[in-house]
Amino acid sequence: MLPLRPWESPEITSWRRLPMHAVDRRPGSIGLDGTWRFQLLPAPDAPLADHWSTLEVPGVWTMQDAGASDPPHYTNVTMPWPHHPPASPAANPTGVHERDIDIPADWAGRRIVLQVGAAESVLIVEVDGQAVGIGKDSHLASEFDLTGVVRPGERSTLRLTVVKWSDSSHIEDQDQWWHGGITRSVLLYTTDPLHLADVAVRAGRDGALRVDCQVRPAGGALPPGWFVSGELEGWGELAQDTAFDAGMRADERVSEFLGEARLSATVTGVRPWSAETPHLYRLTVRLHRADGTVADRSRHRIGFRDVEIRGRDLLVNGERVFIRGVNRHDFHPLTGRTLTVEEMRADLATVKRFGFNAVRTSHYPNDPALLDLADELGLYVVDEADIESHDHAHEIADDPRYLPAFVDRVSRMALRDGNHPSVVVWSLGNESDYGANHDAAAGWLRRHDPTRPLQYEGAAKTDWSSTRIASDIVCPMYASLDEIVAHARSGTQTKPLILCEYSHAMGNSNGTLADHWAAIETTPGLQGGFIWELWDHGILQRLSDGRPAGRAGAGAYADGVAGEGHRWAYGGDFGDTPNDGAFCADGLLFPDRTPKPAMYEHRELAAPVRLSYDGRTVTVHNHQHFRDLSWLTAQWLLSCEDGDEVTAPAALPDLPPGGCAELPVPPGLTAALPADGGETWLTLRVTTAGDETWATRGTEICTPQIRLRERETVPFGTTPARGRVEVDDDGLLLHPLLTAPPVLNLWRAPTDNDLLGGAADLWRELGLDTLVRKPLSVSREGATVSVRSAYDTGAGPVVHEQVLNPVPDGLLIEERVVLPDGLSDVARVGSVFETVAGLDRIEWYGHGPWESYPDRCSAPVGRYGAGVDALFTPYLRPQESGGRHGVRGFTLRPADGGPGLAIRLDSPRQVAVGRYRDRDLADAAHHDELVSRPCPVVRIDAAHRGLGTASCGPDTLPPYLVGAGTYTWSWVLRSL
Ligand code: IPT
Repeated sequence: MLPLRPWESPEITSWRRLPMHAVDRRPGSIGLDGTWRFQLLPAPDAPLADHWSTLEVPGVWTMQDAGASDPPHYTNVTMPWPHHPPASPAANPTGVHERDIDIPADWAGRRIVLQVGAAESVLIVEVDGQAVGIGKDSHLASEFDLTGVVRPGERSTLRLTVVKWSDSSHIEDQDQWWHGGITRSVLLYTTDPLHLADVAVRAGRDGALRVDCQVRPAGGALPPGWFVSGELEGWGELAQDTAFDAGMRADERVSEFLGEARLSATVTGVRPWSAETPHLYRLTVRLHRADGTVADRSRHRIGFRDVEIRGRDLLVNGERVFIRGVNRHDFHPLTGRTLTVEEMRADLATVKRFGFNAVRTSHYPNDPALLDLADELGLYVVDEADIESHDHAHEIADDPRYLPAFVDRVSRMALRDGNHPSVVVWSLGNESDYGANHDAAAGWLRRHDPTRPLQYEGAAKTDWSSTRIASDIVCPMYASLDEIVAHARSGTQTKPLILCEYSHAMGNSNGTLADHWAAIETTPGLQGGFIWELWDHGILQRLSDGRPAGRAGAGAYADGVAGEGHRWAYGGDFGDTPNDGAFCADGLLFPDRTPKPAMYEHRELAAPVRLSYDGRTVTVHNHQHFRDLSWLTAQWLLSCEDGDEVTAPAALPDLPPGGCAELPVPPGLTAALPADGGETWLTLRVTTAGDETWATRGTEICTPQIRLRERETVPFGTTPARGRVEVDDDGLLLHPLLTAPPVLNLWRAPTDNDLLGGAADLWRELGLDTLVRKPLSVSREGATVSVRSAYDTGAGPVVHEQVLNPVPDGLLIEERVVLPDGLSDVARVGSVFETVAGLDRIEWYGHGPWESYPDRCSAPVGRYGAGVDALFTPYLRPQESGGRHGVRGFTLRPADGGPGLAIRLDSPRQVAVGRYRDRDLADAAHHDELVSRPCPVVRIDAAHRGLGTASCGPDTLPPYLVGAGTYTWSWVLRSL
């Protein structure tokens, strides 16, 4: 073991680590991934035992059986131990990873380098017992020169000791699971002693290309006769920049010293890179010996594009692009943090398919493959440095002991990622207050890379008009809509406003996303934001022994649900204390990558194709910045309340980005419309015309919709019919199809937003979760039965009236309730009842097919059908789920189509049919605790509270609140 205790010294960011660079050394390398010998020590200075177990590398020990004594631990802001920076606890799990490495004999005379993709949080490297180096910075690679340490043709023992807790943990206090171990691949590579140490590319949309090459160990000039060449596929050789050479000779390199050789070209006819048009070019840089032979080679895929800020707009290739972003961690439910390239590709394809064009690598540089994929698939990236000192932010931001770490982390990120066209903005980190250490890092970055803006939320936190240097963008988190609009209209805005986090996706959430985008798209100065976040960080846990399932759990889940014998674990489920519970389950995707309904909402809001209708003409709009519509194809879909759905092909016009044109509706389509068909909607189902890199041909992109004909209000119950309404002595409806009669419902199983935003507490205090019905009166007049009942609440009694009447097509139920002033914010006002068992299939006319709520209802209106089970969305912590908004009517029948019931509603209403009572959901912490009820539970709401995002950020907007006043609703129940 080393004499120093590097885990206690923030000043030591590394020891004998090689500088970061952008040369991809994976090709031709020797991979060291696989099964390693492993020991988990209780502390870094504890002695090694005789016994070794094994561990898969890359892979954190916290997720593998060899690390059973140190399971995953989730905290958000709070550090898991009380020590102040830079101290860490004496009990400090330390993983010793060991394996043999065979060095090829033909590596003799060459330089040999070890690359460890990522290790958290301190990496100590030894070979054959000899200290080689130290690395910190858990989400970037560390490289060490093994030349002279290992012997070509011989076997050596490589030992990687990873210390879990350190001074670095205090600046890696991100809101995610704490793990320990090696999270990215380990490899060995070789180069000529004189090699390409770095290659820095700048490529503008005008075709100007500059490539700066650093050769080591050279020292400012190449040896006599050696030279560097560059070749751009499809274009040819790049020229040596002779002015640069001359400058080098004159030793005038006072600024912008980026290497020993500069190549340049002005590439004509270049096709610029953008997220919509991710054109890439292959660049090969070669280092030649004096005899012309190639000593080293570096391959790049580059994109020509410009990023700049003009006024308060962020421009890509001169265009003010909307940033439809999402925050992404490196997360996997089976491995914790390690992902394969195929998994990352599939993830980013999903992101693209749902209309996102940007990713923030919250809160550290993500796996390098992610940026290759972002270049290729087309995503703008805000690349964020691995700095989050959240719990001790104020202490650290100005602490000179942490100054080297700040500059090290920011500079290493920029050195690794600077050649990626996808990276459009650098971020100095997250939630770390603001101090001199940030300005130091910003200073380095501005000098090193003048081509990209940088952002740091903390630098402009309180004063968005501030001129502080560490942020070119105002990038607040969870600001209210009013605040951002007010800033954009204030006349004091000097920088682009792009929310670094907004619309917290915890549980059933992302309410008011449509309101946000309506404001962003119409308010100059607002340019978008990044939804928090992509994943629910649920770890697949075996119920038998409470351990993470690990890679063996592959396939033990489906459609977002953990399968038999498993559950999705969140904070506390591994006995981890302190913890922040389900706050890590706040993503748009379930842990297994199944999209939540909010993904579809986003897709519609990001639609590249939009429709408008002025009562006569339908106009189609191209909402893209760089692409025409030729990659899309479309189909009309006409649906009316009382008729069949009709389709017809649609011919999308040749429209430039930003353009619009009339889109004629085929006369045959509207001719099919029944004259008395009721409300009518015209939907354009837009799909991909061919294969995209992120979607196969025929993938649905969006479904813009216009209403062609309004609903005529047909009053219910004007014609009395024969028949008798049966009620019991208390006035409860007796109906052969119902197992529980309709009663008043003012509550919902609290969503995470309801819980963390405080609404759920209020409802409990008012007793809305435990309403008890007291019959007041039952009267009969002819065929009409009138029932009055009362429910006591903390705000006084609530009187509920039901008038029941036989009508020609069934039973009409008219309901009325008056909420007193004290009930100013309730979950819902409506009826709840249960049907006979076996009515397992629903068909409805309303928003769909996916789940929708009053403030998250961009789903198109139409006629939809599904199994009752499939309506439910398995949010990690069970809660209100499965609602459908604006339902005009529905039927429930057995899956095989036998007899059932139909319900017609007076107006479009919020409806939820499911297998659980609200109380069942509210009382369960995980899905394995829920028992599905055979009799479907049906809720029809006169009003339903919006979802908002109050678990972290603004609640829903006032129009979506449900408060005091009179509510009436009526519905007809009919047997089928
Ligand atoms: C913000 C964090 O940046 C992010 O990591 C995550 O914790 C998110 O909130 C909530 O899920 S910080 C919060 C204190 C606003």
